[in-house]
Amino acid sequence: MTERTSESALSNDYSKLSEQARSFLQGEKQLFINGRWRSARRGSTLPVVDPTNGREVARIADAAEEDVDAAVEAARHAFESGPWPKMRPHEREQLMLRLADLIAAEIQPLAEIECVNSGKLIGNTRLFDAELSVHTLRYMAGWATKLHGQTMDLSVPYLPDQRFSGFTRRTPVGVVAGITPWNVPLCQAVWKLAPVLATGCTLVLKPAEQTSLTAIRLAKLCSRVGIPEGVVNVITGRGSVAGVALASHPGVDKISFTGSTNVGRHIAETAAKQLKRVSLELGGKSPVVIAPDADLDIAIPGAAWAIFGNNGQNCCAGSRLYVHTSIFDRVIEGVVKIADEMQLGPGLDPTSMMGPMVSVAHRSRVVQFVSSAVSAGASLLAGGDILPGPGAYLRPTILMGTPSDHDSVQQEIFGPVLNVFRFNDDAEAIRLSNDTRFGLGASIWTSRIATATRYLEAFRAGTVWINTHNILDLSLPFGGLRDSGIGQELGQEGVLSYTQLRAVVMRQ
Ligand code: TAP
Repeated sequence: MTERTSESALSNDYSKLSEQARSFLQGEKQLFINGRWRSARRGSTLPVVDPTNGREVARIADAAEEDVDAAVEAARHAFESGPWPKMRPHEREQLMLRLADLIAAEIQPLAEIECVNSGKLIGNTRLFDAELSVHTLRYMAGWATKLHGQTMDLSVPYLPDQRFSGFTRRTPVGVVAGITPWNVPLCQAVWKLAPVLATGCTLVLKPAEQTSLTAIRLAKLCSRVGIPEGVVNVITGRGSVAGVALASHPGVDKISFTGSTNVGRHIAETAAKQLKRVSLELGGKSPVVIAPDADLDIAIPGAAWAIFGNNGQNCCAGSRLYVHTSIFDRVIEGVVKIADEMQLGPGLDPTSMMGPMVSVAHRSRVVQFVSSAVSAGASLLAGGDILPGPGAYLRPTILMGTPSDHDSVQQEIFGPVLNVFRFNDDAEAIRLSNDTRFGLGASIWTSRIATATRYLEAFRAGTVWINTHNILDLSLPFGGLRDSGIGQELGQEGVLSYTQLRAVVMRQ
């Protein structure tokens, strides 16, 4: 492999952009409130940077408290009056399907915008941002007509002369604050939007400051399909200002947050004070365990992509690899080879295998974990070095011999950094896997059902994978335990979490 080092080879080539993506990037980006576009009241804006070259590619509005007030007021009004609460479930379903069709018609420009904004590979933004958003909307559209309660014969033993029947109803929780991170920007926004529309709630969405562009584009598409004004509002800006104002706003009924554990904790405190509903999809430190009987032809690339997929910026990345001592050398040699051969480059170039981190600031944080691990006695089996130039590139990195209590083993790094360890028996692998405050995902690679069963029962994780890692599906609820969060997204549980169960008693 010839490593690319020149600034131009590592930078996105904008001549490859479609006309739609280019004109969107050049156009003005405003807040979307009550079906209308407007600048932040104070007029301030923030830069949007391409992480392959550090260049400003757009500016977004920097919302403050008064903008958040206006957005929440619009969402509250749309929830309580106007056409939205009167719409029948199948009408909401039709709107969602139309929105899915509009996104499907814009897969390429959306994937390109996301690629330039986030540094991710174009194949990745096409599949996991644009196309998965279409699938999410179509899946959730089906739920709009399938939300129902139950009926029951009531006993009421203290009134023996009277008969009662009862039933439950599922009603929308109300105004939802959706706050999303930068690693899968469009898809995370749609994971908030789709259950909101299916259940009849309204939304104020606050995307991550670094990657707000596709959420703005999404708002444009919502207005084109005829979703009533105020149902979807998009506020861009800083988490410390707009995010705080939104989460603490008394007009918000539920906060649906995806992001880091630290911010999640603040949000949980805010929600607790106001007794708001909250769901928290937070960070992870997911273990990958390779048993001695695993099929190494799938386990070796599986372990490599568990950590290096999405540039390592993945909440359920397999960042701790535990390999049985009898196969340790072979597995590690294979994973190191994959890391060494990975071609770094800009996302718009289809030959790139890994792009830059989302920003130089984030890369500095990741590099700090690596140098601290090396100071604590770890050896670098691969990577550890950054590429020269203004891009936020870091070579895929593998550490061995890091003490188990070191920050790089215990904290979420959110970058392409893998710690590897050997184990002697299942009890030791299970103990090491569960030695974490997180509990998002865990995988076991084995050809024995008994081994798989033992681990799936023992892992403390919201999702367990057997002979695979990082696989999510719309029908499967996704969420974490402990520091990885509260509640689930997707599946039946995900959509029901946007509803309020109410009871009715009827005297016969
Ligand atoms: P955070 O720094 O936590 O930011 C997430 C969102 O919260 C951003 O929109 C951010 O705005 C906003 N925010 C920041 N401080 C806030 C506050 N005090 N009050 C309200 N909102 C605030 O996370 P990130 O760095 O963007 O994303 C990476 C994290 O997301 C990782 O921990 C990753 O594991 C997690 N993640 C989890 C999942 C699931 S499903 N479990 C999926 C993807 C990512 P600004 O961008 O403007 O700061």
